[in-house]
Amino acid sequence: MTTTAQIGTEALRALRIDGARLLRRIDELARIGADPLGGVTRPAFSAEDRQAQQYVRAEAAGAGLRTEVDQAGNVIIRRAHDTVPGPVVLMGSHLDTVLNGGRLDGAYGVLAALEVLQTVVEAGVELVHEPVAVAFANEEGALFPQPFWGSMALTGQTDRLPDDPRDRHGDSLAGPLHLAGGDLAQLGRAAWPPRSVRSYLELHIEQGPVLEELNLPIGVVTDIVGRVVYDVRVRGRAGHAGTTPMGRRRDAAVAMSHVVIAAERTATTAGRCRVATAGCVTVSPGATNVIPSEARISVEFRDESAARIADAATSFVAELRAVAELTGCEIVAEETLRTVPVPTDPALRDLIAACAEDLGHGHTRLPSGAGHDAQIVAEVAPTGMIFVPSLKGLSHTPEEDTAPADLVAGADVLLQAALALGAGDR
Ligand code: HGY
Ligand code: MN
Ligand code: MN
Repeated sequence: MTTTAQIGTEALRALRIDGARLLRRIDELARIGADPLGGVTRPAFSAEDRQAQQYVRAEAAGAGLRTEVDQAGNVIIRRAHDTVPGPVVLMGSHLDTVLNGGRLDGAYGVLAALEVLQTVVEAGVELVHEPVAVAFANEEGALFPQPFWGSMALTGQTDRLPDDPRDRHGDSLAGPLHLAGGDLAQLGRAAWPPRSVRSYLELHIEQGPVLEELNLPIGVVTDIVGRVVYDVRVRGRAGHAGTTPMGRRRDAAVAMSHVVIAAERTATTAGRCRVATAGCVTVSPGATNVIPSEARISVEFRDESAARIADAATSFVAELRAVAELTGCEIVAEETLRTVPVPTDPALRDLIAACAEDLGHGHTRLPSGAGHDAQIVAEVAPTGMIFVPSLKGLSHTPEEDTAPADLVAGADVLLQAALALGAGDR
């Protein structure tokens, strides 16, 4: 095996990923969980998610790499032989998707990390800090509403996870996690010792319009928004739709509507935070001629400022009391997630920008309006994020797409940043 010193800086800087191989894998992976609406539905710990995990493990094994699944269901990919001891350069993202989502969110970052690792091994480069690739489990929380599950477990933040995680129907995670190779009872063992990670790099689609509008292929992420999520349950009273006078109703659907508008107004009229979304809404019993007795609404607020998130949350909860008063319904809001806004590492921002420059790719610095595993890993290691443009700024929809040349450009920037960090230059 040749060492970094033998290869020399020029040869390292001339190294590129195999773009065709990366694009092929993106297309192949997108077929797993392809849904009738044209998108990809691969919620964490579903059969489709397990198939995606198996696909990535098979591609890694075919490249002569070693893979394992930890107790949280994270897939970890390393060189075949024992790596250099000491902190590693970790690269990755997630394989799970939202319902009817796109083919690139998360998957691109995992496959690019695999591609970088394979390129480094094929070039015979020995580094001071080993590159390791990871597919974090359940970043989205689409089925089991515990987003960032895998990255929280790997970074030893299981105190932020529920002891008895269940999906929206109340079914335990234990079984599906076991099927995915994990072990709920041993979740704590997924945690890596402190200082195991020299740096973490995540390559991701921007999922917004900025890079496309600026016609730039590379984004250097400066910070990642924080988020607070509520599970709001409304209890009214069922009744006959024809015989119950309007003044004697406790209509859970009416209360739900007020809740959704209160959330939206928190961001718009009140301007307390950047965005507010009520993404998951159910009403029961769901019969035309029955006054709804129950409703359940997910509400989330996001902002670059933790103080504004807290202010939005406080005012929203106060609004719920007024809605309960107005509609006679009982309303309970449970906070299920709170992440703080996280800055990326300044030195890694400069490194990513320098790599993009060296590769001749235009770049700019920008915040992320989306949440990422990177904001969880940033609690324990210097973290950097690289964005590539999203066509029409769309994501979390079947139309999610990025130009192939930009996908390859992003992976080359990831390669060069990982090599520089791996060589101990930075
Ligand atoms: O919701 C998000 O920001 C991310 O896609 N999980
Ligand atoms: Mn997403
Ligand atoms: Mn993502």
